[in-house]
Amino acid sequence: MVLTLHHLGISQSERIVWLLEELGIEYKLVKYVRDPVLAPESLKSIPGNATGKAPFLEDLDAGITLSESGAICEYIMAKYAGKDDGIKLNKKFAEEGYVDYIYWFHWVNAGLQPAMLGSMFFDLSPLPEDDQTKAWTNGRLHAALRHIDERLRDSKWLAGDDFTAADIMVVYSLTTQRYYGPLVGYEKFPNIVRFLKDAGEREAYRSAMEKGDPEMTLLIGAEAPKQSILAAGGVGSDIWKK
Ligand SMILES: N[C@@H](CCC(=O)N[C@@H](CS)C(=O)NCC(=O)O)C(=O)O
Repeated sequence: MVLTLHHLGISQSERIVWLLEELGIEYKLVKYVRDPVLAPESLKSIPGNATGKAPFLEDLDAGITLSESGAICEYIMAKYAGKDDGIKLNKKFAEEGYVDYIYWFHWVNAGLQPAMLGSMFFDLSPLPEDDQTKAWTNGRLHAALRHIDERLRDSKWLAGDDFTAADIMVVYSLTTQRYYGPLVGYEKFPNIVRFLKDAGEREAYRSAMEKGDPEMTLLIGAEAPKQSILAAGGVGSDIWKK
């Protein structure tokens, strides 16, 4: 039996659809629509989905279910990637780019994504623009964006010349995440813009987005969205649609 990926529209689970498309692995995609922001009951109630969130993976032959996009990437790559000299999207210990690979792969959900979420929540709060905690939070976001922009000034992909799962992990946080906030543009970050263009031109990215979120306008450019899905009341609004 093939892997089953439970994918919530306009969410971090796009990372796993993309990974599977890059690796050319056969899989079953089960899609869910937000209700109207959080996960619907049908996703939360799948046996084994303790967090109720997406992505959620089932490898029924192996008796395994798994949450967390980073862990799911690692699992799929450990099981399938690079077998018989096939496509490999990670770096092994002592291989060139290994340290950069593990650093950026983990930094995404430990550094960038929390910084994006912090600013997302502050943008929704009624605090005045000159509030000190808001300024700290936005400072943290801009420091994170500067950090990745500087890395991408010197390197085509995050781990070096080779495209890896670290790039897949980062792209959601820089693109689709902005539909919820922060409404940040990348005009001051030319290397992020170049990176997103390169990522967005990958065939597997295009087919993943077409399969997972065919109605969504991709936020792969520098421009910030005008309004957040949260401010618009959820996915029933059409601000994210093509
Ligand atoms: N750290 C987790 C985050 C998972 C997560 O927050 N998923 C969101 C979609 S982006 C979700 O399922 N939200 C629905 C909800 O919270 O009810 C990962 O990387 O997979």
